[in-house]
Amino acid sequence: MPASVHLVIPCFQESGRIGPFLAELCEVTRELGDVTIRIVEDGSDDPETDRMRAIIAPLREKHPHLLEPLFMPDNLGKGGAVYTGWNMEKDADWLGFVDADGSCSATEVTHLVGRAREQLTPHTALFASRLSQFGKQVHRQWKRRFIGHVFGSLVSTLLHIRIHDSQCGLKLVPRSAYERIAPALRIHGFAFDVELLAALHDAGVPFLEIPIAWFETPGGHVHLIRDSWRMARDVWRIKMNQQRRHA
Ligand SMILES: Nc1nc2c(ncn2[C@@H]2O[C@H](COP(=O)(O)OP(=O)(O)OP(=O)(O)O)[C@@H](O)[C@H]2O)c(=O)[nH]1
Ligand SMILES: [Mg+2]
Repeated sequence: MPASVHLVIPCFQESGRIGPFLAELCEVTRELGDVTIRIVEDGSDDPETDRMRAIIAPLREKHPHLLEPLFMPDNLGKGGAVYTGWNMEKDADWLGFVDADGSCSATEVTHLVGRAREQLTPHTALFASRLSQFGKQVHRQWKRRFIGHVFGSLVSTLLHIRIHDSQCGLKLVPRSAYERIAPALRIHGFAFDVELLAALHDAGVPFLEIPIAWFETPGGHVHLIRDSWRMARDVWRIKMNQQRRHA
């Protein structure tokens, strides 16, 4: 039996972008088997919720592994949505998330699931990375690429964890490792994956950065100045929490 994988797709106002990606993801993961997917919609308004239901319902008829979506009453942030989805899943060997906009293709998701299944028992977290290595093409706006480099350096310098791209929208974590660190996780915004990384690192869980192809889909929600500032502040909070734990 292959290891089972549960993927959360965190969504906020994504009905305009998710359709083709979700359809393809359902197809390719059905062929893989033992993958479940849950959309966690993070407090969008009623018309948006209706549009998402209209996209998801026909796909669920064909693909039972696309689970009942979760519509949250309030906006918790990307991390809050991912963790809410993960906490609902009690069985899967692997917990993961993938961005809704299709910047990372369904094929890349299947490759990462394949890499996870090479592990006899899940022990190493897999962080997809926009590294432009091994022939993987990465198309991003230069501004986002630049801020990403600065942010990666900040994470490496402050937290002493060498990582190139902590923010890529595709990650898989062994469920047993997540359950150990979950009580310490506090950050629910866009920097949640930095805290996840730091907590895994502190718990002695290894991680690997896996280069993937990335074709940025226009219409992103991350506001370069406002959100970069919030994320930098969150990295500082993560460092302070880490120091408190080690004191
Ligand atoms: N749950 C939740 N998810 C969000 C929120 N904002 C964005 N997301 C999701 O986070 C993922 C990434 O957001 P994007 O809007 O694609 O971010 P971006 O500006 O394109 O940035 P990159 O994709 O990293 O280049 C998508 O799946 C979004 O739906 C939010 O407030 N709550
Ligand atoms: Mg995006």
